[in-house]
Amino acid sequence: MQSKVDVLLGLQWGDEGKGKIVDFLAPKYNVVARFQGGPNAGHTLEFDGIKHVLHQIPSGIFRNDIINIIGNGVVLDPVIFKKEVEALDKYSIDVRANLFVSKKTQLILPTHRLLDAAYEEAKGKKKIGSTLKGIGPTYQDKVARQGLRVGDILSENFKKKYSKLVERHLEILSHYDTEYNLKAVEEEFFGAIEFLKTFDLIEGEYKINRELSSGAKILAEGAQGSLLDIDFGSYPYVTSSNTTTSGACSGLGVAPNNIGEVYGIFKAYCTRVGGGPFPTELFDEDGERMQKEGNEFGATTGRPRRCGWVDLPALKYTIMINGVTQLFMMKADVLSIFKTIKVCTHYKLPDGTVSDIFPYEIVDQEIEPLYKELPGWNVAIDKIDEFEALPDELKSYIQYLENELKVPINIISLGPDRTQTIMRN
Ligand code: 2SA
Ligand code: MG
Repeated sequence: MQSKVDVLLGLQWGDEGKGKIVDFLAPKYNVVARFQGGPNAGHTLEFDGIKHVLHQIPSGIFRNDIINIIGNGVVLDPVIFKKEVEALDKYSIDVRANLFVSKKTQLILPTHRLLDAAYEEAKGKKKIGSTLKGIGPTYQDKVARQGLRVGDILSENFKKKYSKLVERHLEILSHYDTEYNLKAVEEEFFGAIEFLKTFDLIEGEYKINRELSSGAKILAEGAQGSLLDIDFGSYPYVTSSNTTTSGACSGLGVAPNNIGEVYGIFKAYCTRVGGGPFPTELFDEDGERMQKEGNEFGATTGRPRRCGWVDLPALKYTIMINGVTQLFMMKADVLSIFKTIKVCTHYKLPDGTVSDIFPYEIVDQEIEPLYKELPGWNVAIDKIDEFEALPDELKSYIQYLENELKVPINIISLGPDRTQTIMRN
């Protein structure tokens, strides 16, 4: 019986709470697969009073009966990978038995990180706000058809291939004012390569399609958010991969007609970390309160996240691009501190045009968000465990969003723990 791949992804600028939801939904799935991004991601899971942050390993790893796959669309840093696996060794998880890495996954080299830093530095005031994990330069080499892939580490020629690419990188770096000591990091890198060799390195696309044919339920776990998509995000303030549904097809080897549900995750408000446009960003006390209440700091870099109200034109856009079939609303509890909730319904452009289209010139022009105000609930909701018991104002907020977005909101999250999750059907 042929099964489908369900896709779970963020509809904003990342940090929507994807890690928590993958972990929550995982018992329904046999396989969890990452299809893009790399150690720039920080997927936070909390259960039994412990907080875990995963960067490259899929969030199904905490369940012993789930197969986890790192797909070809990912860029993998072997050094960070080794540290992640070692951190998991504390818990009785058989990581090696449950984790597979596609041989077509691209490798992040130490020099990719150096290039990332050099390029960012050279941007002056126009910094992307990269996580400096080497993501952009690694995807650049992939597209330039000169990248190293995980499968290459099994070849006798690996060191030769490595040196050839590093030589090119050093040539580029010589044009920048960069200081580095490659020797020390290279030793660590090659140690991590040996470690990676002890894992099952596979033909990921065959594995996924075989699992599909045998009826396995597969969840594709997105990283970052749709507004950071290389094609559809707020370019050039984006990451270097397709974070949207099509990325799950190319990043795993899944045909489009084998995609099933598309779960779109969004925060009941909105955040962004790094540079770039953010029309509903708050610069006032409300923004500060949101940041504090929502503990909005980067899970990978610790950077404070910019905060603002929910943005309907942006959500309508990413729902369209992704073909979202179900919405999950996160961190509704954070909005409990407000007496009034605002929702951006339209943008006003400098020429006076009012529209709910996400504009091409999002980077180059001042966009004024137009808001609708809704009454807040202003009471604690983090211990509520059924939809009916939610305050009426929150139910109205949900209904309003559903009417506007035309997709049902099926999960409402009221806190970081697995248990603080309300399913509507
Ligand atoms: P990069 O490193 O080249 O992918 O950066 C390019 C832009 O993409 C943004 N980006 C992210 N935004 C939100 N969350 C991300 N993951 C971490 C987290 C980030 C952190 O979960 O908190 O810890 O700071 C993530 N990864 C990349 C980035 O800010 C740039 O704007
Ligand atoms: Mg995150």
